[in-house]
Amino acid sequence: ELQFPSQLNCATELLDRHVDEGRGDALCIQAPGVRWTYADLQSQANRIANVLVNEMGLVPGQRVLLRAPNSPMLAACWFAVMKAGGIAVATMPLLRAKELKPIIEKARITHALCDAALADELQAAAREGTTLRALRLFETAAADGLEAAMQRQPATFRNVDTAADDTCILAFTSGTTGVPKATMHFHRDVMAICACWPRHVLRPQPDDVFIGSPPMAFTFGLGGLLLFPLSVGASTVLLAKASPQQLVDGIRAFGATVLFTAPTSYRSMAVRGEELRATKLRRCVSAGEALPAATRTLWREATGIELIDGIGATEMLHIFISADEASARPGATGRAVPGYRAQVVDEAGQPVPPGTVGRLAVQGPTGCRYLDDERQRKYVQNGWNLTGDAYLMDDDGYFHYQSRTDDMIVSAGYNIASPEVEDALMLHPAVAECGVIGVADEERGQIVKAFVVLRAGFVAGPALVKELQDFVKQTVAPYKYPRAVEFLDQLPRTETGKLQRFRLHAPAR
Ligand code: 3SK
Repeated sequence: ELQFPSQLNCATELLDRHVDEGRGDALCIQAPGVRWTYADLQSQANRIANVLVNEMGLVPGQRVLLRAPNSPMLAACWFAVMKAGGIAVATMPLLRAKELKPIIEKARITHALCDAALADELQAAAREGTTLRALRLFETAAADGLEAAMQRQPATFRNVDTAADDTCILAFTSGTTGVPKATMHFHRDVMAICACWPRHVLRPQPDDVFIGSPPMAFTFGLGGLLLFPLSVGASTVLLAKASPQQLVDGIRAFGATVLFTAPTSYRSMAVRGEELRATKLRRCVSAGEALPAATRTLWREATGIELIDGIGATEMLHIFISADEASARPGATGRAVPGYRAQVVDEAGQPVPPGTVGRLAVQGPTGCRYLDDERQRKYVQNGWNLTGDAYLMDDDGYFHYQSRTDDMIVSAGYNIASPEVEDALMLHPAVAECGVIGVADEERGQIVKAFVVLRAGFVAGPALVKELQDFVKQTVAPYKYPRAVEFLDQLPRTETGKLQRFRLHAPAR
């Protein structure tokens, strides 16, 4: 079992320790035009921590919203919040004001650090009257920007002496109803995930160079692209834009050795397999959505590299079932990561025999703590975390993914709640009612499909489909738009009028 001291600050362990132990000159973070050592990241984070405390009035325990694409500055801001004893609330860069406002309210955000290019939607959310009191923009030369403030502050900072059990992250997950849930994670949770999956499955070395696509606002990205490389003194490449093409270019340009992305991206990158064979890439991690066996084979044949598959959850902070290259079994996600226990249970929470499909239940050093949310009782039962995935376990303890057990759509690694897309569509004047589901898709795992009943006077057709798609893109984060739209005369409903989404899946309605 993992043991941590009662006082623990993860920034001291993951960042300052390297400088204190003489590794300050080691390469830490790269991005186009940026090359920071551990000492550079430490001084940037220290200056930002000083700005937060001395100029923005942050006190330990307050929540700081972070809004930016992956970048060295975002990493420095994240560590600054840890150092100052704050709670980092990293948000998806594509979120709009409509989605940011409930996050600000739920997390009772008081402070925000935001990339200047993404300021509009945050300022629009803040204008509606929220708890947000202090906002600084970065990636700007403005006199009132963060960079100017950093120049006024010292490059040293005494980290707040946080308790191991102090919350340091509030990670948001949309939840199946579209009402966002905040999961609380402690400083010791951050250290626990570094001590489990990377140590036992990935086993990175200090000369590894990490690269990948998941945003740091998704804990898959936070762990894979920041915490895990730093935990072993390796370096990371933080790309603001990480399309499959940009990833291949980045792997070549930065000499990346470890890649984190989703199956959708591996499928697109495979066409450049020959080129990738000539790079230093040697470890490839797939998570965020189920990995089809065909994608594993495609990638192996294209690049000669066996994928490392894994499943995690925002509620658990990171990966808890996985298999390394040598122990991978086609069609299986893997076995419980050392430190975690996993089992398949029935509706009553009782373990089912191997080979039987049921609900995945997980226990370990991290676990779900929703902030002020009734859904806690559903997620954690009898000490087990019920992740919302249906799995079967084989005789050898390998877990085979079957489906989600809720209305969550997982498309190209993005979690999308059906009701959120339905709410956005309902704002369009043509839509009388609608139902949204995920349908299987070779490319993206699942895509969002909307069934729409039109108001009188509107004509179904490709022009209206496009209009509805654009409308959703402008209303909520663009990745949530329905890639398929079907018009119906009516939706399947229960006698009490409740939408029966499961009937939208059936071919004969
Ligand atoms: O598998 C996932 O979706 C996941 C979620 C959060 C953190 C890490 C992972 C892999």
